[in-house]
Amino acid sequence: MAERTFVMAKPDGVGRRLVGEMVRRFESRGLKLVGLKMQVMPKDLAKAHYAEHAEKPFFGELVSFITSGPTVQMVWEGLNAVEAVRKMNGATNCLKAEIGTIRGDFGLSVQNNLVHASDSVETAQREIALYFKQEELWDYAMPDGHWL
Ligand code: IDP
Ligand code: MG
Repeated sequence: MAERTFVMAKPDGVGRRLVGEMVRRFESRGLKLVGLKMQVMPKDLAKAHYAEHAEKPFFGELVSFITSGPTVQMVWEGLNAVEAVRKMNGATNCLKAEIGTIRGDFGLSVQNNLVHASDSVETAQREIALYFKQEELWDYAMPDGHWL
């Protein structure tokens, strides 16, 4: 099933110059970029994004971290895009993430884990709507689309 998923390079991902590496990996996998923007997240947006963690002890630090510098928002489309990207990002704790994943190859931290991705199709719809207007998402054909 073709799906859309929301992916974000966190402030450490941008600060460590890994945005290109992330984009290269998702493109090479066969996913299609359908939305892209950059911003320092306002606190309210950060709290809405991570609402499910509001009661966790690390919530305050997480909001400070995610608003501490520019982030890059992306929407990627493709077959089973949600699961594909979660696997490519790796486990939340970079130390536990498999080598070959973005977190496993480039991170050491639990909090500063470089990249976010939606954990389900429903979450993806909610997160895409938090960051993108309908007219900021692009519907277009790729010449290699029939191979994927
Ligand atoms: P996910 O990003 O792999 O979906 P979640 O459990 O949804 O992981 O947590 C959201 C984000 O909160 C993580 O990506 C990480 O940045 C941060 N985080 C999760 N657990 C901890 C923790 O125990 N300490 C500090 N930060 C955490
Ligand atoms: Mg999560």
